[in-house]
Amino acid sequence: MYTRVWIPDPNEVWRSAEIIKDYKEGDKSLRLKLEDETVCEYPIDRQGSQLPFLRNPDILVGENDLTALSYLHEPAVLHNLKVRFLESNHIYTYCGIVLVAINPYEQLPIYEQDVIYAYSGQNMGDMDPHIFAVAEEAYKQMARDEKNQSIIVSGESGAGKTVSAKYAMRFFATVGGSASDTNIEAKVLASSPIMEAIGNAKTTRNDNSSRFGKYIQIGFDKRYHIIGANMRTYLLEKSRVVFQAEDERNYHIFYQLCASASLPEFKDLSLTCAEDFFYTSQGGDTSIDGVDDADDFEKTRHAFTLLGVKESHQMAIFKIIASILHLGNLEIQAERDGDACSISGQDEHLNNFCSLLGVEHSQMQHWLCHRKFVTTAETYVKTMSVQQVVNARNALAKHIYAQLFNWIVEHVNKALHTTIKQHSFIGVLDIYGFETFEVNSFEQFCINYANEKLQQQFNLHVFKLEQEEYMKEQIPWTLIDFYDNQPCIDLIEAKLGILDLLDEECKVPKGTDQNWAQKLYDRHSASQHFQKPRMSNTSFIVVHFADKVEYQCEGFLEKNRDTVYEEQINILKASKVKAERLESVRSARPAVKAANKEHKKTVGHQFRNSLHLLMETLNATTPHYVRCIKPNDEKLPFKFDPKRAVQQLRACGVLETIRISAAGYPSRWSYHDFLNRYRVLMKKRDISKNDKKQICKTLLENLITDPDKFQFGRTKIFFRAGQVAYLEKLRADKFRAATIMIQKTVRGWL
Ligand code: AD9
Ligand code: MG
Repeated sequence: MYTRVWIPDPNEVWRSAEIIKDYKEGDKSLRLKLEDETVCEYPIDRQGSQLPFLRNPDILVGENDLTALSYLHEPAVLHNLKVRFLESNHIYTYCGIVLVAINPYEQLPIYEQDVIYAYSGQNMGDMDPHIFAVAEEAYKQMARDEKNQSIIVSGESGAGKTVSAKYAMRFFATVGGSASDTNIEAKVLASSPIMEAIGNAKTTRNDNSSRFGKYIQIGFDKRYHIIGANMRTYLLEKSRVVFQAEDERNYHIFYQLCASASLPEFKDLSLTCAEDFFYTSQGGDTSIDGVDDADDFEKTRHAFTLLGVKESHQMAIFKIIASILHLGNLEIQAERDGDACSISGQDEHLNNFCSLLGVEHSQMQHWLCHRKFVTTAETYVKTMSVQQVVNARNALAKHIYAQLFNWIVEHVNKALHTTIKQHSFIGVLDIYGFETFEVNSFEQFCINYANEKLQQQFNLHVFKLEQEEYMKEQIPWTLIDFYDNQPCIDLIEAKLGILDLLDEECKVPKGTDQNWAQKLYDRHSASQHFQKPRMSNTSFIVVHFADKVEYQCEGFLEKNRDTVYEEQINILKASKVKAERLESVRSARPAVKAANKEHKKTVGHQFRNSLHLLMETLNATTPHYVRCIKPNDEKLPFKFDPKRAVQQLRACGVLETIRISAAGYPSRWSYHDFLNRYRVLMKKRDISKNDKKQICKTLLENLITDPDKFQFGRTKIFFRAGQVAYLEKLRADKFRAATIMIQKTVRGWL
């Protein structure tokens, strides 16, 4: 039998081959036969250090846990996932403690209530990998260890995070259904359509892309019944409110409301179709295939009602949404030489905006086009150019939307709040994965920073678990070197790091993106995680754990400052509608006040604080990880593009987990299972002994000469990478020899 290997391939990433001539020291190449029977010479260096990766024995292919593979490397992981996905339509596979979920882009019959009941109460290892198995594990550990749990879902846009998070929540709502008639689990589930209406949008990658991160804590009582929930959100993409790229849309709620504009109760909103509004039409197509916005609007309203949001409050929300659309349609006319402009007092959209929000018309008309400057000596009012007015108007629209978003989150939280004492919680984190585009800006920087923190949390946890397992099995613990990304995190968040320098530059009166870039080069060029691109003075590169990313500095300062003109805010503060609405939602008030205070801090600063808080929370829970993979960019069912898959496996740390596992003792067999499989390699006199452990020891010491390749634990034998494949080969040889013997004997008889 030839040795089977993996060689790199530009399309398939890895390709299978067989070595048909044994390698001898000093050989410059290997003779390989590919699967299509062609023979080729594969160049290697003299030391043989570039020998190709070895393939796993067939018995291991299709394993539902990748860490059970004997050869643990990228091609093995990729091949195994692909075989499971394409040949058996298995979208879930474990990789140690991580559940890898590949988006099937097809509705599978694996999420019904009876499947939930089938997984409920079972052990993780006894069932096929599934999101329900992870949820059950979290539920079980919450009760067993009396400890709070987290399910951390990550992956790139369109990979299936939100779908996975919803299935996990459905599992908890089903198995933790409360005995009382408060309907709390229905309320918890109702938070999803609301959050999707106001925080999801169509992008080129996903028709229902979440444009914010969220962490939902589901609270349980002593008997592990759901009693309530609480949600925290992260970094809503505000720019979408005023700008959409081609083929993208604004937040669903805008289109839902426009599609329902003809309903009698919405007459006062003065809305027409979404094509008529600048803020909803920039992407071109305002519809989504297979989505009926009017229908979805009914679902959103129903969810609001289920959560106890009164009709009058719902109307207040819709008025604000409509007012934003009118704000975007203001006609701004240039005056004089273009350094001043005006909005007509007759502008119907201005009228609608003011009446919907209950703000003073003439004040608004004036302060949309003027700015107040305060110096130590005097206060004066200046006109603004059309561009300045548009920018200020957009900033105001974003501000109003963000306030509304926060207010709705507060309200949902209030509806899910309970006075019953919470015994424990399970948190579900659905947060944007690592991303890198052609042009990367402040948003990508924050997202990748968040992922850098989550990756560190993950690495430390995996490392700790390995250590605990070794101690439990009482085998000597040799320190595994693992990748700690603290230096990269320091580069971003430590004193005088990237964020600090950005904040400083924002405070300088004449600060610019360009000056900030220069300060970054001066201070960080020596850092191993920072690079200045050779051809640019306006961008910088961060070497993240997943990839190198080049960020364009342009716009960082403005996005970090996120300023809205005070005069405009003051008019809003006097709004009758807003005051009235906030009046009846007392508990929302302090939050709004706090949000205002927070507003003075930069966006980067707020984000850093919220990440710290998130890490504190996660570190106080037992984490469970789900990594979602998007298998192709065309959204086709069961199509697997190996290049895209590998990219994501690298980015989400699955390959890093493999590396940590491979550096230790990745394969583990219980004494019992080991004996059963390799009995054939034993001598008769050894088998007859009683002590299983001793039999295994004798056998292994005979078969594997290097004692570092295995360790005997209390209940298991631990193997270094490749050893199980070696034992498998011995076993196969033995069988082959036996078969030949039998054939010879039979022939002799004949
Ligand atoms: V984003 O970062 O919010 O843009 P997500 O959340 O990772 O993204 P989402 O869960 O919205 O992706 O999934 C995208 C689409 O893939 C869904 O709308 C479904 O059409 C499809 N999908 C995802 N997971 C599954 C699944 N388990 N079964 C069937 C799925 N379809
Ligand atoms: Mg999502």
